[in-house]
Amino acid sequence: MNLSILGIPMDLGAGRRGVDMGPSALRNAHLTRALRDLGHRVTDLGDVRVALPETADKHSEGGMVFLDPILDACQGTRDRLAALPEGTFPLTIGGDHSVSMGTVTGNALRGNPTGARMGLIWVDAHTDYNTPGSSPSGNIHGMPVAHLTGLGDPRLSGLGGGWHMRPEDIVMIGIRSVDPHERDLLREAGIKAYTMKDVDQLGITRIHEETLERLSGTERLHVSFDADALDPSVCPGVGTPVPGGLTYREGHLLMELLSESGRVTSMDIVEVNPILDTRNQTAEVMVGMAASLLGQRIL
Ligand code: 4U7
Ligand code: MN
Ligand code: MN
Ligand code: MN
Repeated sequence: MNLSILGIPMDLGAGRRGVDMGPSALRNAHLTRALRDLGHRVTDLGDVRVALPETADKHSEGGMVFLDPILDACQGTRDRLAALPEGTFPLTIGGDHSVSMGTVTGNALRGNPTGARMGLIWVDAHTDYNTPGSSPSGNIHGMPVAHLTGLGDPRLSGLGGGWHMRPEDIVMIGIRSVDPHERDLLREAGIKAYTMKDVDQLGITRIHEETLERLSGTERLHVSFDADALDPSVCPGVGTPVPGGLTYREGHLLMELLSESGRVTSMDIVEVNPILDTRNQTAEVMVGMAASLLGQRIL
């Protein structure tokens, strides 16, 4: 496969500094080499331009911190991805999770000005379904999915140029932290979310089957993998750790099954925070997750 790596070194959407160094940490963990070893043609497109928090306009407007520079970075990401050749598989590396407003729209708009029907698998401890009105923090990394479905601030929800995610085409896996008002919004939207209780009870195999069945009508499939979905013992380098996460094997199994399905067309790796990490362990684990999604097998 032709793989294109694109970095978005942004931490403006997160409450703590450091995930802007995620792309460096992932490259240092030999991301390109791991994917070339699987037989892929890999092109690293470098990084999208992102403003520094020191020089950017922080002023919190309508319940959103750093709105303008985040919007700029998401537009840059979207335009870069939308312009890629249609056969390529984009692997986008963040960056805080607000980058996914740019990655999902860019991947939906590639070769299709009105936007393809996209399935979205959101692997995360959090549902990231806050709006500026419901968010307890004002941090935009807690709001990307709500904006992708058309809720929230029109500048962010307008990134698709009229295209939006259909809530029924979204499946979340690994969930264990949801804010009170966010829960109501998720229910209203009818988004399917597998909590950690569901992972314990049903197992990844069943969840994978149900997920692909649910998303069978979609033309493209994007996996957005927040490192905090995995247990903090596996991925300590994350800004918002929540105990009781996916094990190392549950993460790999999900990626292996999705790989075998042959349906995934793009992926994000986000929220890797090298400042909080131990010897780049989190980046190394996440490179392994990408490799499993892109064809690595044990035998
Ligand atoms: B991440 C939070 F309040 N819900 O909105 C918020 F708990 O991309 C956390 O999943 C969001 O890491 C976490 O600020 C965003 C909080
Ligand atoms: Mn997230
Ligand atoms: Mn998260
Ligand atoms: Mn986080």
